[in-house]
This record gives sequence, C-alpha cells and structure tokens, in this order.
Amino acid sequence: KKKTEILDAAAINRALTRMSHEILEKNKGGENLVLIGIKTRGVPLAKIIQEKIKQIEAIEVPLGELDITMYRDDLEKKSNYEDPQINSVSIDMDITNKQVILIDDVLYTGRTVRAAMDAVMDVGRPATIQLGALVDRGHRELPIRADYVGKNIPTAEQEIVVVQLSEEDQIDLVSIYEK
Ligand code: 3GP
Ligand code: 5GP
Ligand code: MG
Repeated sequence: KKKTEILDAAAINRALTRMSHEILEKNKGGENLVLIGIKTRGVPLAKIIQEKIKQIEAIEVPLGELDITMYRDDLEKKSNYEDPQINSVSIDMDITNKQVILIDDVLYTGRTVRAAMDAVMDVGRPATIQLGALVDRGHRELPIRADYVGKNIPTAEQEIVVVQLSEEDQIDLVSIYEK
C-alpha cells in the first residue's frame, strides 16, 4: 500500500550528482577509485555514478558487482533471518590499494554491507572501503554507516522503501509503502 513519494527522477538525479562530487572530493579525484554495485539496484546506481564521474573528471572508474541475498524467511519479521549470503562476486580489476566504494540502494540493518566487505577483502587488500547508499532508512544492527547518502528516510520497521530505477523499472522513483 503506497503512502508517499519521497524522491522523483529529478531529485534522485541531483542526489547522485552530489554524491559523485562528494566521492571525488573525499578521495581527491577519481584516479584510485573502484565502484562496486550491490545487486540488484546498487548496480544501476553505481553505473550512474560512474557516468557522472566521467563527465566531471574525464576518468572511467572501474566497476564491479556483488550479488548478495538476504535469506530473510519473512521480510516483515526482522528477527527471522539468517545472515546474507554471497551468491556471486564479479570484481575483475585489481583492488589493491584502491579506494573501493560500495553502492547499494537501501541501507537498513547493515548486514548486507558487512557481507559485502567480507567479499571485497577476500578479493584483495583495498586502501579503504567506503559506502554509498541512495537511501538510509535507519534500524542498523551493526556498527556500519554510509559515507555518501542520497536521502535519510526515517522509517518504521513495518514500512518498505521501494526504489525504482529506469534500468530495471522504466521509472525513477523512491517511495514508502506500508506492508
Ligand atoms: P534490490 O536491492 O534488488 O533493489 O533485498 C532484496 C530485495 O528486496 C531488494 O532489491 C529490495 O528492493 C527488496 N526489499 C524491499 N523491501 C525490503 C526489506 O524490507 N528488506 C529487504 N531485505 N529487502 C527488501
Ligand atoms: P540490510 O542488510 O542493511 O538490512 O539491507 C540492505 C539490503 O536489503 C539492500 O541491498 C536493500 O536492497 C535491501 N533492503 C532492506 N530494506 C529495504 C527497503 O526498505 N527497501 C528496499 N528497496 N530495499 C531494502
Ligand atoms: Mg539493494
């Protein structure tokens, strides 16, 4: 049941532009960056950021992908899950001494990001791992925070943040639903 539209296409685009500038500012340019999108919707977000960095600095930042699944038997009951599982790792570039930026659509408990950090550290030894999320909906269960946030959306546990991106959903929209 839809409640509110939080970000329209223009707002999503502006947030991603700002995050791209913040990434470049914090890392003093794009030379040593690697972007890693967390499937599904972290990947198109990472591609958009890659494209924006290309427009801003004329640098093509390499992009990898992680496929991580929550085995939450019931999405409505947060206590009922196992830890996220890594399904596939597609990181073809050398990440040694790189600034690795994980990109996900929604940051919630932090368990997916913890699993993503494990997967990255298995591949190599980056200089840093940073995190960008289009939406931070709160309710963290681990000491994890995002370095780059599109929008903080304080949510109730029973709410769902629905992220639609044109590459997957033919529309760019972030909205809140009641389960
Ligand atoms: P996405 O990352 O591919 O966009 O977590 C797997 C998918 O389930 C995510 O897809 C996300 O959009 C969707 N999802 C929607 N609401 C929730 C939720 O409350 N918890 C989790 N884990 N996933 C949710
Ligand atoms: P976490 O592991 O932080 O609990 O959840 C992060 C992952 O679950 C993200 O990849 C995200 O896609 C998904 N997720 C958790 N809550 C939501 C939500 O409310 N909306 C959407 N779209 N995804 C969510
Ligand atoms: Mg996601």
